[in-house]
Amino acid sequence: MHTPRRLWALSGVVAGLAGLATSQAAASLLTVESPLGAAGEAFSFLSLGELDGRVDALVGTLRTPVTVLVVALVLGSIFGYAGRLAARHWWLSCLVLVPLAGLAALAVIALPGTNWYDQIPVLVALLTWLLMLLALTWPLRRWVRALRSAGLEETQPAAAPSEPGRATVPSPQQARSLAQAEHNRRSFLVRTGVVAAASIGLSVAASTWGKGAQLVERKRKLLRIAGVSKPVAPAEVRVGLAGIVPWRTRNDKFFTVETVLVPPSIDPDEWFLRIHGLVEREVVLSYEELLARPMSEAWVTLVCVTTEVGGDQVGNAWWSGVPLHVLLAEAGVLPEADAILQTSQDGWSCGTPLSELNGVDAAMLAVAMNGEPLPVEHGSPARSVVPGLYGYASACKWVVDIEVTRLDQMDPYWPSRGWALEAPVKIASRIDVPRDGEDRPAGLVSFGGVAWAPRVGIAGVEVTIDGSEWFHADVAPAPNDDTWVQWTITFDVPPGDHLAMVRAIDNDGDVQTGVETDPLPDGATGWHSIEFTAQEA
Ligand SMILES: Nc1nc2c(c(=O)[nH]1)N[C@H]1C(S)=C(S)[C@@H](COP(=O)(O)O)O[C@H]1N2
Ligand SMILES: [Mo]
Repeated sequence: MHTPRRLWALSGVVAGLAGLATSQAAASLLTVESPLGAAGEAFSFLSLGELDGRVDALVGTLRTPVTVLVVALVLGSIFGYAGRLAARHWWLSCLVLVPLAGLAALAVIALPGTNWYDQIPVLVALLTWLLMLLALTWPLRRWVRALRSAGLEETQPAAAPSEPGRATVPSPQQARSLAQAEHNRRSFLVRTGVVAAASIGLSVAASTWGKGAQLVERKRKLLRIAGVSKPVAPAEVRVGLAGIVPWRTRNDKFFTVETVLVPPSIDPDEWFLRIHGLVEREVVLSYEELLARPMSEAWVTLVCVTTEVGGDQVGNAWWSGVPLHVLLAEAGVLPEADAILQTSQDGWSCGTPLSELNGVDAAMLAVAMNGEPLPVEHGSPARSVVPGLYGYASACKWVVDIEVTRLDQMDPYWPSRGWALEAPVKIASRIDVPRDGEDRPAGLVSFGGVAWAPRVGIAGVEVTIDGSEWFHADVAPAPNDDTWVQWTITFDVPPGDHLAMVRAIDNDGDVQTGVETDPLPDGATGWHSIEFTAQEA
């Protein structure tokens, strides 16, 4: 029998490895700061006092074999010590591991632009350390106990039954303990091996997926774009009824649609936009060159063509960017052109008529959304936004190529799969309050929701209840015709089941049609209705 004493240290080290691996994986998956990377940066900052090129410093620092060795030795002894402490009580290891996690958290905070969610990998590391330490020291503890009850102190050299002149016939009780010890010894070794191998595998995988995306995300957060202002929605856009979707959609609440599983992470320093085709001169723009152009800003409601009647693939944001017509004028559009074919880094494409861009400053190559550098999932570093057209026909994310061409000569991604080539957003309205199927006390019930008719604007919203005539709702003013509006109306409702329906009227006087059609091929039509029950008071 081996003496397991230094195996406590081993279990500490292996649990430590596991925590580093899961935290790296969490950081990669969430594209947030990795605690180890942050610690490396804090270390290089403290030791070198280096402020410039800090992003590169991190990678450089970790790459040198000496640093790797030093970090491995320091962390290894800390984890080993935690394992030794766990020999007495597993929770004693917290005395080492919790402060270690605290230091990592501080290193993450010290990085510019970090948020609370950048601490998730730190928490993941701490939890993994404690759980793995528990899982590994469990069989170890039982092994030691079994050896003790067999009368073999773990400090003694292994008993040697074959030693001459020493008859060691174990008692049945001792034999049972020895068998138990053997069982736990194996289970400890197996667990340790599995955890160590899995940790190494996981951290190798995590570092390959994550590194590029993490650096891009860090750069993105550090971007300060001149001419981008914070979104300040006019107070009067809200009707003040709880339950209606917020007038401004926060970036993290904004719907996303893309054909790729993982959005491309594009380093702004490596992004270029090429404008070519039916132009007088080809233009290639870097991100920096794009930002040197005068910035335009606008509220624009973005709608996905797949939105069903009453659906929620709609969002309203404050966009900042360079008008597409400005960029196209630099290239000099030839008279025979009538459209652009936009292509993204990931190979997706959409076709947009020039008539929707000419003279429209809100039809832009956006670099910021709600005052923040464009989030990766919304097209960082640049995406187009065109008021009045469904996203699939205009709102190219991660756009890298604009070909000036003709509608009859293009075959963009969704139109080649059955969707219409030209796709103006259809007028639509939605009831957010009450929810479909909700119970309300009978009496005064306030209804509310949103309506949109980008480019034209909403003139009015009407509601009918249980087949009544159409009543005018109060419509809150919008800052322009390209955004949705909120509306509200109150009815005195008797007890029982009810059906309410909404329709909108645009500034051209056109009334939203009640004819129901599917989203395919160019957007759904029909009136949104909800059923609710008014309860006897
Ligand atoms: N590169 C790329 N851009 C794209 C798409 C896509 O699949 N790939 N989807 C489009 C569609 S269908 C819509 S509705 C909008 C959605 O933009 P959002 O994800 O920022 O809300 O992006 C458009 N731009
Ligand atoms: Mo869409």
